[in-house]
Amino acid sequence: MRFCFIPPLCAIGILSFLPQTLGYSIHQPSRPQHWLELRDIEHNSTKSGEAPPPSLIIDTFQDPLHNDLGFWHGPGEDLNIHHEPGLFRLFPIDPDQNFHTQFNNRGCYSLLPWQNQFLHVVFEGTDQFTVSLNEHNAECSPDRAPFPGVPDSVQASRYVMRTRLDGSNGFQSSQDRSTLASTQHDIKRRALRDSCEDDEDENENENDDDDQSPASPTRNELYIPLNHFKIDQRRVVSISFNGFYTNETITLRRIEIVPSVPPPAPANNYFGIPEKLPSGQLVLRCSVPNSFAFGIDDGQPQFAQEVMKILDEEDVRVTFFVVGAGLRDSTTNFTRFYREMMDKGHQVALHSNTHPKMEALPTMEMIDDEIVRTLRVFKDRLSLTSRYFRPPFGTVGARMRQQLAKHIEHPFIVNWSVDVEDWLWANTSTPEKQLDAFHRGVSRGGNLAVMHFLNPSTVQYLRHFIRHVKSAGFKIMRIDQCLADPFSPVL
Ligand SMILES: *[C@@H]1O[C@H](CO)[C@@H](O)[C@H](O)[C@H]1NC(C)=O
Ligand SMILES: *[C@@H]1O[C@H](CO)[C@@H](O)[C@H](O)[C@H]1NC(C)=O
Ligand SMILES: *[C@@H]1O[C@H](CO)[C@@H](O)[C@H](O)[C@H]1NC(C)=O
Ligand SMILES: *[C@@H]1O[C@H](CO)[C@@H](O)[C@H](O)[C@H]1NC(C)=O
Ligand SMILES: CC(=O)N[C@H]1CO[C@H](CO)[C@@H](O)[C@@H]1O
Ligand SMILES: [Zn+2]
Repeated sequence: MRFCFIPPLCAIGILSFLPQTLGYSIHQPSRPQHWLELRDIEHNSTKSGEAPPPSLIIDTFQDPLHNDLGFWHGPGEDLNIHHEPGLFRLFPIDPDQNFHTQFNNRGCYSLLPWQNQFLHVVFEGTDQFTVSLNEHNAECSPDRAPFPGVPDSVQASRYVMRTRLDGSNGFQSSQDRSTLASTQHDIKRRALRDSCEDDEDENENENDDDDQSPASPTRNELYIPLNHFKIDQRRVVSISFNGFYTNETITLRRIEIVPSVPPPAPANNYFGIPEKLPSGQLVLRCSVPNSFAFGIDDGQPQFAQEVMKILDEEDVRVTFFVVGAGLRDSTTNFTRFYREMMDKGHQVALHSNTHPKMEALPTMEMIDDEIVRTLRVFKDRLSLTSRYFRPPFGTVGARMRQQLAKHIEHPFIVNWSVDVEDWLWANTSTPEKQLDAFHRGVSRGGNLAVMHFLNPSTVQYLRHFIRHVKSAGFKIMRIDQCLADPFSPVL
């Protein structure tokens, strides 16, 4: 199951600011039904000297299991779906849920022939979700970690073109546009749409404006320039929809790449492509050759000194991701502990203020609040500014990435490629499965780990994890060092 709940730890008062840590949810990399191999087609879209086709139809949802390219499409993280020929209806309840449609499952797919074109999605229902273009891993292999690789993501609501279908207005010429586009109404609308601060209320108002007569039928489409996705577009694996922050349904009808966008017109409220907003850089792996890093999150004060002792004895430096509220709570002793860890050369980095799934928060203000408060407590208690952030629960979405980039210059959002799965096994009769999980991640090529010090068994295995990685020839370092950050301490 995706949601593993470990209630007994909740009783420990010291952790009451972190209740959700114990309901840790995670993507298991080996779940086979995500990436069913359905056909053995070798696509080669990079043939030089050939003009790219004017458009690429990716998915019209004719088949429940595969898209128009012949590859798998379907849900992840227990997302409820309903298929009819021509549509997929999604019933999300959590931002970690996702729907993928794949370009390829065995290798990488190049979108370079379409690099100046637009991702076009026809859908119905809420626009409160994230659209991701997912890079494959370096080996283009689903058996290597991480899989999938790094996505870049945009906020769907910024890219929605709503076209009235009541026949009154078709698309109009660009002359019409230039005379009409300067109305106050339009300027206000554009300002709202382009602002990264537009919160739900504003969005709703905007929608209400659009539907002056509620029954007026509209066609909802996304037009997203492919170059708004800052990934290596020579090795794409899938498009996905995730980061749901309402429980409203979404009906997907068509996904394709098209050469142009309809011109602004009254019927589409003068739709124009918004600016690409800066987005935090997502990291799943260390980039320095032969490096390995431990990112250690949260923790129980009672295990802190033991963790310090093991790291001292093994003489390795790690990165701690620390929740702001825990620093503020003097009964945890965390301020003194992390100050000492910083003195010893460890990296201390951000993990939100109160540990929510940030992308699930209904408003931008609430996301900002988590970021601003944790930055403040880091400055007050640790005299520290950090550009490194680990999202609670690994929950990543476009709004969270954008808001981080608003408050922190060039933030790193640090997920992982090795998961100790302490959230799953630490409090079971088979805690040694944490060792299996660690070994599996390392053997698949993962080199950036996630673990916590919430449980005695995990703390007990830490020394083994370190020695395993050392004996495999890796050099253990902080995450900023393993990413060759020029501001990190010299090794
Ligand atoms: C794909 O196209 C490239 C460039 O033309 C070519 O070198 C390569 O052999 C092709 N691969 C396949 C599998 O067709
Ligand atoms: C969505 O549904 C889930 C499960 O029923 C619930 O826990 C969650 O609070 C709901 N979210 C919203 C935004 O309504
Ligand atoms: C608090 O942390 C400091 C720094 O690690 C340590 O020296 C001290 O013993 C700790 N105090 C308690 C009560 O654990
Ligand atoms: C980050 O990690 C979480 C937990 O494993 C996973 O669900 C999520 O897909 C990851 N995000 C990315 C962008 O890799
Ligand atoms: C350390 C810890 O939390 N142990 C708990 C693991 O789960 C069992 C069964 O729920 C509890 O009895 C333990 O206290
Ligand atoms: Zn955490």
